[in-house]
Amino acid sequence: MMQILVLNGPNLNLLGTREPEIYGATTLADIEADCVAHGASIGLTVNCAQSNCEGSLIDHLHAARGTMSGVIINAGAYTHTSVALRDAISAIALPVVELHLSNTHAREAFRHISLIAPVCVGVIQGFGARGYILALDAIKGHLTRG
Ligand code: CA2
Repeated sequence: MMQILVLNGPNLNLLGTREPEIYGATTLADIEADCVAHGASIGLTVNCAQSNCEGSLIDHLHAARGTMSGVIINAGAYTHTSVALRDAISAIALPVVELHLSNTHAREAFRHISLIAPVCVGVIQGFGARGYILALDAIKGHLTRG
């Protein structure tokens, strides 16, 4: 089965505990379990990781090269700030789907810019936890049909 990394960035370990009006009531553990189950149902082995550290996220991306077929990343606030994360996504030469729970364009202006979007194959945002399932379907389609 194709291996997919679902990588979550800073503060997403707090999902389901605070700000449910923005990010929903589902915990990260629930999202990861749903990703593993949905992935298996569509022929993907899903590997999950989360870090609050920019360097660790980059290490996870580097480790994905040669082991994973693709990556789904919610880079959290690093989306809007991290040239290093963007360079890592470019460097690994894997299909990467950018994902956000919220519609960042409906929020503060500083969230309207994504430094990583230009080096990702696509972006899914605004659909809450369901977005991870949509992203798995999207990356499966990208890997199998182009
Ligand atoms: O909408 C998204 O998924 C974001 O990536 C979430 C980030 C935010 O900085 C991005 O602009 C959009 C923030 C994640 C914070 O997660 C929390 C979860 C629960 C409670 C507090 C924060």
